[in-house]
Amino acid sequence: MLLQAFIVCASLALAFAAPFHNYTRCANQYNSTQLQALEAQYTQDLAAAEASGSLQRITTPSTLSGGSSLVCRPIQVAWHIIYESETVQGGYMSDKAVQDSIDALNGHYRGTEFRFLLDRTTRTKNKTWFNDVDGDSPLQDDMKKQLHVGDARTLNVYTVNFPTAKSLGYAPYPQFYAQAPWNDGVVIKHSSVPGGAAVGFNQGKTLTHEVGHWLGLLHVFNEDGKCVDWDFVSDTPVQSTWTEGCPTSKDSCDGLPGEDSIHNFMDYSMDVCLTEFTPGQIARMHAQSDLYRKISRGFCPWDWPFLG
Ligand SMILES: *[C@@H]1O[C@H](CO)[C@@H](O)[C@H](O)[C@H]1NC(C)=O
Ligand SMILES: *[C@@H]1O[C@H](CO)[C@@H](O)[C@H](O)[C@H]1NC(C)=O
Ligand SMILES: *[C@@H]1O[C@H](CO)[C@@H](O)[C@H](O)[C@H]1NC(C)=O
Ligand SMILES: [Ca+2]
Ligand SMILES: [Ca+2]
Ligand SMILES: [Zn+2]
Repeated sequence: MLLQAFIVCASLALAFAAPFHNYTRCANQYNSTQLQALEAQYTQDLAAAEASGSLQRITTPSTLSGGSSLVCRPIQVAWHIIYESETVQGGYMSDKAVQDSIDALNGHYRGTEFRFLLDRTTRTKNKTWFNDVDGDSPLQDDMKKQLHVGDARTLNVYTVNFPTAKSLGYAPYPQFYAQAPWNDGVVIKHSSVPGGAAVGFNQGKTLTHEVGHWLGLLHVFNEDGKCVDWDFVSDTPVQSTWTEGCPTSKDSCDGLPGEDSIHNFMDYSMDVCLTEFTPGQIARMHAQSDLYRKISRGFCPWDWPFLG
Protein backbone atom coordinates (compact mmCIF):
# COMPACT_ATOMS: atom_id res chain seq x y z
CA MET A 1 0.00 0.00 0.00
CA LEU A 2 2.70 2.44 0.99
CA LEU A 3 4.44 1.83 -2.27
CA GLN A 4 1.50 3.45 -3.91
CA ALA A 5 2.40 6.58 -2.04
CA PHE A 6 5.48 7.21 -4.14
CA ILE A 7 6.64 8.33 -7.38
CA VAL A 8 9.58 6.03 -7.28
CA CYS A 9 12.33 7.34 -9.41
CA ALA A 10 14.52 4.29 -9.58
CA SER A 11 17.04 3.56 -12.22
CA LEU A 12 15.88 2.69 -15.67
CA ALA A 13 19.44 2.82 -16.87
CA LEU A 14 19.55 -0.84 -17.83
CA ALA A 15 16.69 -0.31 -20.22
CA PHE A 16 18.60 1.97 -22.55
CA ALA A 17 22.06 2.95 -23.61
CA ALA A 18 23.28 6.13 -21.95
CA PRO A 19 25.90 7.64 -24.22
CA PHE A 20 26.10 11.03 -22.53
CA HIS A 21 26.21 10.29 -18.85
CA ASN A 22 26.04 7.76 -16.06
CA TYR A 23 22.88 8.87 -14.33
CA THR A 24 19.15 8.57 -14.80
CA ARG A 25 17.22 11.45 -13.27
CA CYS A 26 14.33 9.46 -11.88
CA ALA A 27 11.53 7.19 -13.06
CA ASN A 28 7.87 7.26 -12.26
CA GLN A 29 6.60 3.76 -11.58
CA TYR A 30 2.99 4.67 -12.15
CA ASN A 31 1.34 3.46 -15.32
CA SER A 32 -1.08 5.62 -17.25
CA THR A 33 -4.13 3.94 -15.70
CA GLN A 34 -2.92 4.84 -12.24
CA LEU A 35 -2.01 8.38 -13.27
CA GLN A 36 -5.42 8.92 -14.81
CA ALA A 37 -7.06 7.74 -11.59
CA LEU A 38 -4.87 10.18 -9.65
CA GLU A 39 -5.77 12.99 -12.02
CA ALA A 40 -9.46 12.17 -11.69
CA GLN A 41 -9.05 12.39 -7.92
CA TYR A 42 -7.30 15.76 -8.27
CA THR A 43 -10.04 17.12 -10.53
CA GLN A 44 -12.69 15.89 -8.10
CA ASP A 45 -10.88 17.28 -5.01
CA LEU A 46 -10.44 20.62 -6.76
CA ALA A 47 -14.10 20.84 -7.74
CA ALA A 48 -15.19 19.91 -4.21
CA ALA A 49 -12.88 22.49 -2.63
CA GLU A 50 -14.07 25.19 -5.01
CA ALA A 51 -17.72 24.32 -4.34
CA SER A 52 -17.27 24.45 -0.57
CA GLY A 53 -15.20 27.64 -0.67
CA SER A 54 -12.36 25.96 1.23
CA LEU A 55 -9.88 26.78 -1.49
CA GLN A 56 -9.87 30.42 -0.48
CA ARG A 57 -6.29 31.47 -0.16
CA ILE A 58 -4.84 32.88 2.99
CA THR A 59 -3.35 36.23 2.07
CA THR A 60 -1.36 37.94 4.77
CA PRO A 61 0.00 41.45 4.24
CA SER A 62 3.68 41.86 4.83
CA THR A 63 4.52 43.17 8.27
CA LEU A 64 7.87 44.46 7.14
CA SER A 65 8.08 48.06 6.02
CA GLY A 66 10.23 47.07 3.07
CA GLY A 67 7.69 44.48 1.92
CA SER A 68 7.16 44.45 -1.82
CA SER A 69 3.92 43.99 -3.68
CA LEU A 70 5.15 40.74 -5.19
CA VAL A 71 3.38 37.62 -4.03
CA CYS A 72 5.26 34.76 -2.36
CA ARG A 73 4.36 31.27 -1.24
CA PRO A 74 6.89 30.43 1.45
CA ILE A 75 8.00 26.83 1.86
CA GLN A 76 9.97 25.93 4.97
CA VAL A 77 12.67 23.37 4.26
CA ALA A 78 13.88 20.72 6.69
CA TRP A 79 17.11 19.32 5.25
CA HIS A 80 18.13 15.89 6.56
CA ILE A 81 21.72 14.88 5.87
CA ILE A 82 22.31 11.14 6.10
CA TYR A 83 26.01 10.30 6.00
CA GLU A 84 28.45 7.48 6.65
CA SER A 85 31.56 9.53 7.39
CA GLU A 86 32.40 13.19 8.01
CA THR A 87 33.55 13.78 4.45
CA VAL A 88 31.84 15.10 1.33
CA GLN A 89 32.25 11.65 -0.24
CA GLY A 90 30.70 10.07 2.84
CA GLY A 91 27.62 12.24 2.45
CA TYR A 92 28.44 14.95 4.97
CA MET A 93 27.26 18.43 4.01
CA SER A 94 28.35 21.75 5.51
CA ASP A 95 25.84 24.47 6.37
CA LYS A 96 27.14 26.37 3.34
CA ALA A 97 26.53 23.41 1.02
CA VAL A 98 22.93 23.17 2.28
CA GLN A 99 22.37 26.91 1.82
CA ASP A 100 23.89 26.73 -1.69
CA SER A 101 21.28 24.06 -2.53
CA ILE A 102 18.45 26.22 -1.21
CA ASP A 103 19.78 29.21 -3.18
CA ALA A 104 19.95 27.13 -6.37
CA LEU A 105 16.40 25.86 -5.78
CA ASN A 106 15.12 29.43 -5.38
CA GLY A 107 16.89 30.41 -8.58
CA HIS A 108 15.26 27.56 -10.50
CA TYR A 109 11.81 28.43 -9.07
CA ARG A 110 12.24 32.13 -9.82
CA GLY A 111 9.34 32.07 -12.30
CA THR A 112 6.95 30.73 -9.65
CA GLU A 113 5.61 32.26 -6.44
CA PHE A 114 7.39 29.65 -4.30
CA ARG A 115 10.23 30.73 -2.04
CA PHE A 116 12.25 28.13 -0.14
CA LEU A 117 13.52 29.06 3.29
CA LEU A 118 15.80 26.79 5.30
CA ASP A 119 14.12 26.08 8.62
CA ARG A 120 16.50 23.44 9.99
CA THR A 121 19.24 21.00 9.14
CA THR A 122 19.64 17.59 10.77
CA ARG A 123 22.66 15.31 10.50
CA THR A 124 22.37 11.57 11.03
CA LYS A 125 25.30 9.20 10.80
CA ASN A 126 23.81 5.96 9.54
CA LYS A 127 25.75 3.91 7.04
CA THR A 128 22.79 1.61 6.34
CA TRP A 129 20.43 4.46 5.52
CA PHE A 130 23.08 6.29 3.53
CA ASN A 131 23.80 3.32 1.25
CA ASP A 132 20.59 1.30 1.19
CA VAL A 133 17.63 3.67 1.38
CA ASP A 134 15.63 3.45 -1.83
CA GLY A 135 12.07 4.21 -2.89
CA ASP A 136 10.76 0.73 -2.21
CA SER A 137 12.91 -0.17 0.80
CA PRO A 138 11.49 -0.43 4.35
CA LEU A 139 14.63 1.44 5.40
CA GLN A 140 13.24 4.59 3.85
CA ASP A 141 10.15 4.17 6.04
CA ASP A 142 12.39 3.88 9.13
CA MET A 143 14.38 6.93 8.10
CA LYS A 144 11.40 9.14 7.35
CA LYS A 145 9.39 8.04 10.40
CA GLN A 146 12.34 9.02 12.57
CA LEU A 147 13.23 12.31 10.87
CA HIS A 148 10.17 13.82 9.16
CA VAL A 149 9.04 17.14 10.67
CA GLY A 150 6.36 19.74 10.02
CA ASP A 151 3.17 19.43 8.02
CA ALA A 152 2.05 19.41 4.38
CA ARG A 153 3.63 22.85 3.87
CA THR A 154 7.08 21.66 4.97
CA LEU A 155 9.53 20.36 2.40
CA ASN A 156 11.55 17.55 3.98
CA VAL A 157 14.67 16.80 1.92
CA TYR A 158 16.81 13.72 2.57
CA THR A 159 20.27 13.29 1.04
CA VAL A 160 21.51 9.69 0.72
CA ASN A 161 23.70 7.64 -1.63
CA PHE A 162 21.21 4.98 -2.93
CA PRO A 163 22.12 1.32 -3.56
CA THR A 164 21.74 1.82 -7.32
CA ALA A 165 24.65 3.95 -8.42
CA LYS A 166 22.75 5.59 -11.25
CA SER A 167 19.60 6.64 -9.41
CA LEU A 168 19.37 10.31 -8.46
CA GLY A 169 16.08 10.78 -6.63
CA TYR A 170 12.40 10.16 -5.99
CA ALA A 171 9.48 12.11 -4.58
CA PRO A 172 5.81 11.74 -3.56
CA TYR A 173 2.78 13.50 -4.98
CA PRO A 174 0.86 16.05 -2.89
CA GLN A 175 -2.27 13.86 -2.95
CA PHE A 176 -0.53 11.28 -0.77
CA TYR A 177 0.12 13.55 2.17
CA ALA A 178 -3.14 12.68 3.93
CA GLN A 179 -2.47 8.97 3.61
CA ALA A 180 1.03 9.00 5.13
CA PRO A 181 2.25 12.40 6.36
CA TRP A 182 5.59 10.99 7.54
CA ASN A 183 6.33 9.85 4.00
CA ASP A 184 5.99 13.31 2.50
CA GLY A 185 9.56 14.17 1.57
CA VAL A 186 11.93 14.06 -1.37
CA VAL A 187 15.03 11.87 -1.34
CA ILE A 188 18.01 12.77 -3.51
CA LYS A 189 21.51 11.51 -4.11
CA HIS A 190 23.94 13.55 -2.02
CA SER A 191 26.33 14.09 -4.93
CA SER A 192 23.62 15.74 -7.08
CA VAL A 193 23.80 18.97 -5.06
CA PRO A 194 25.56 22.01 -6.58
CA GLY A 195 29.26 21.23 -6.98
CA GLY A 196 28.73 17.54 -6.05
CA ALA A 197 30.50 14.53 -7.54
CA ALA A 198 27.71 13.53 -9.96
CA VAL A 199 29.38 15.03 -13.01
CA GLY A 200 26.81 16.43 -15.44
CA PHE A 201 24.13 16.25 -12.72
CA ASN A 202 25.59 18.45 -10.04
CA GLN A 203 23.83 21.78 -10.36
CA GLY A 204 21.06 20.82 -7.93
CA LYS A 205 18.48 20.22 -10.63
CA THR A 206 17.60 16.76 -9.35
CA LEU A 207 16.17 18.49 -6.29
CA THR A 208 14.37 20.98 -8.54
CA HIS A 209 12.86 18.07 -10.52
CA GLU A 210 11.81 16.12 -7.40
CA VAL A 211 10.28 19.23 -5.82
CA GLY A 212 8.34 19.58 -9.10
CA HIS A 213 6.81 16.15 -8.37
CA TRP A 214 6.27 17.17 -4.73
CA LEU A 215 4.27 20.15 -6.03
CA GLY A 216 2.21 18.00 -8.40
CA LEU A 217 4.07 17.86 -11.72
CA LEU A 218 4.54 14.75 -13.86
CA HIS A 219 7.25 14.06 -16.42
CA VAL A 220 6.85 15.93 -19.71
CA PHE A 221 7.38 12.69 -21.65
CA ASN A 222 5.04 9.73 -22.02
CA GLU A 223 6.53 6.84 -20.05
CA ASP A 224 4.85 4.25 -22.28
CA GLY A 225 6.67 5.66 -25.30
CA LYS A 226 3.44 6.83 -26.90
CA CYS A 227 2.58 10.14 -28.53
CA VAL A 228 -0.13 10.84 -25.95
CA ASP A 229 -0.11 13.62 -23.34
CA TRP A 230 1.24 12.35 -20.03
CA ASP A 231 1.46 15.37 -17.73
CA PHE A 232 -2.00 16.99 -17.98
CA VAL A 233 -0.33 20.29 -18.86
CA SER A 234 -1.41 21.80 -22.16
CA ASP A 235 1.64 23.95 -22.92
CA THR A 236 4.17 21.10 -22.77
CA PRO A 237 4.03 19.43 -26.21
CA VAL A 238 3.31 15.70 -26.43
CA GLN A 239 6.64 13.85 -26.15
CA SER A 240 7.21 10.08 -26.33
CA THR A 241 10.78 9.70 -25.03
CA TRP A 242 12.87 11.26 -22.30
CA THR A 243 15.89 13.29 -23.26
CA GLU A 244 19.51 12.35 -22.65
CA GLY A 245 22.44 14.73 -22.59
CA CYS A 246 21.62 18.08 -24.13
CA PRO A 247 20.67 17.87 -27.81
CA THR A 248 20.23 21.06 -29.79
CA SER A 249 16.65 20.00 -30.56
CA LYS A 250 14.44 16.90 -30.48
CA ASP A 251 10.97 16.07 -31.74
CA SER A 252 9.89 12.57 -30.70
CA CYS A 253 6.30 13.13 -31.92
CA ASP A 254 6.94 14.91 -35.21
CA GLY A 255 3.35 14.42 -36.34
CA LEU A 256 2.18 16.57 -33.43
CA PRO A 257 2.75 20.28 -32.80
CA GLY A 258 5.70 21.48 -30.79
CA GLU A 259 9.20 20.16 -30.20
CA ASP A 260 10.21 18.17 -27.12
CA SER A 261 10.66 20.06 -23.84
CA ILE A 262 14.36 19.28 -23.66
CA HIS A 263 15.03 22.29 -21.40
CA ASN A 264 12.16 21.55 -19.03
CA PHE A 265 13.00 20.65 -15.43
CA MET A 266 10.58 17.71 -15.74
CA ASP A 267 12.58 16.03 -18.55
CA TYR A 268 15.78 13.98 -17.95
CA SER A 269 18.35 16.09 -19.79
CA MET A 270 21.66 16.89 -18.08
CA ASP A 271 21.60 19.66 -15.48
CA VAL A 272 23.16 22.27 -17.76
CA CYS A 273 20.29 21.74 -20.20
CA LEU A 274 17.42 22.23 -17.73
CA THR A 275 16.27 25.81 -17.38
CA GLU A 276 12.50 26.15 -17.31
CA PHE A 277 8.98 25.42 -16.16
CA THR A 278 6.13 26.45 -18.46
CA PRO A 279 3.29 28.77 -17.38
CA GLY A 280 0.98 25.72 -17.43
CA GLN A 281 3.26 23.80 -15.07
CA ILE A 282 3.56 26.81 -12.77
CA ALA A 283 -0.24 27.17 -12.66
CA ARG A 284 -0.54 23.45 -11.84
CA MET A 285 2.00 23.69 -9.02
CA HIS A 286 0.22 26.70 -7.55
CA ALA A 287 -3.18 24.94 -7.77
CA GLN A 288 -1.91 21.67 -6.29
CA SER A 289 -0.20 23.50 -3.44
CA ASP A 290 -3.39 25.48 -2.70
CA LEU A 291 -5.40 22.28 -2.61
CA TYR A 292 -3.16 19.77 -0.91
CA ARG A 293 -0.50 21.75 0.90
CA LYS A 294 -2.31 24.93 1.97
CA ILE A 295 0.86 26.92 1.47
CA SER A 296 0.08 30.49 2.43
CA ARG A 297 0.16 33.24 -0.15
CA GLY A 298 1.15 36.74 0.80
CA PHE A 299 3.39 39.67 0.03
CA CYS A 300 7.08 38.87 -0.09
CA PRO A 301 9.17 40.34 2.72
CA TRP A 302 12.03 42.42 1.33
CA ASP A 303 14.74 40.01 2.43
CA TRP A 304 13.35 36.87 0.82
CA PRO A 305 15.33 35.32 -1.98
CA PHE A 306 15.13 36.16 -5.65
CA LEU A 307 12.63 38.96 -5.82
CA GLY A 308 12.04 40.60 -9.16
C1 LIG B 1 -1.21 -0.45 -13.71
O1 LIG B 1 -0.69 -0.77 -12.43
C2 LIG B 1 -1.63 -1.37 -11.56
C3 LIG B 1 -1.00 -1.51 -10.19
O2 LIG B 1 0.29 -2.05 -10.28
C4 LIG B 1 -2.07 -2.70 -12.16
O3 LIG B 1 -3.02 -3.32 -11.32
C5 LIG B 1 -2.68 -2.47 -13.54
O4 LIG B 1 -2.97 -3.71 -14.16
C6 LIG B 1 -1.70 -1.69 -14.42
N1 LIG B 1 -2.40 -1.31 -15.65
C7 LIG B 1 -1.81 -1.32 -16.83
C8 LIG B 1 -2.65 -0.89 -17.99
O5 LIG B 1 -0.66 -1.68 -17.00
C1 LIG C 1 20.20 3.42 11.49
O1 LIG C 1 19.38 2.64 10.65
C2 LIG C 1 18.93 1.44 11.24
C3 LIG C 1 18.15 0.69 10.17
O2 LIG C 1 16.95 1.34 9.83
C4 LIG C 1 18.07 1.76 12.44
O3 LIG C 1 17.66 0.56 13.06
C5 LIG C 1 18.88 2.61 13.42
O4 LIG C 1 18.05 3.02 14.48
C6 LIG C 1 19.46 3.82 12.75
N1 LIG C 1 20.36 4.52 13.65
C7 LIG C 1 20.26 5.82 13.91
C8 LIG C 1 21.30 6.38 14.81
O5 LIG C 1 19.41 6.54 13.41
C1 LIG D 1 30.94 6.88 -15.63
O1 LIG D 1 31.22 5.58 -15.16
C2 LIG D 1 32.50 5.12 -15.52
C3 LIG D 1 32.60 3.65 -15.12
O2 LIG D 1 31.99 3.42 -13.87
C4 LIG D 1 33.55 5.98 -14.84
O3 LIG D 1 34.86 5.55 -15.16
C5 LIG D 1 33.36 7.42 -15.30
O4 LIG D 1 34.25 8.26 -14.60
C6 LIG D 1 31.93 7.88 -15.06
N1 LIG D 1 31.74 9.17 -15.68
C7 LIG D 1 31.22 10.19 -15.04
C8 LIG D 1 31.05 11.42 -15.85
O5 LIG D 1 30.90 10.14 -13.86
CA1 LIG E 1 1.62 18.16 -21.97
CA1 LIG F 1 6.14 17.32 -31.94
ZN1 LIG G 1 10.87 12.39 -12.00
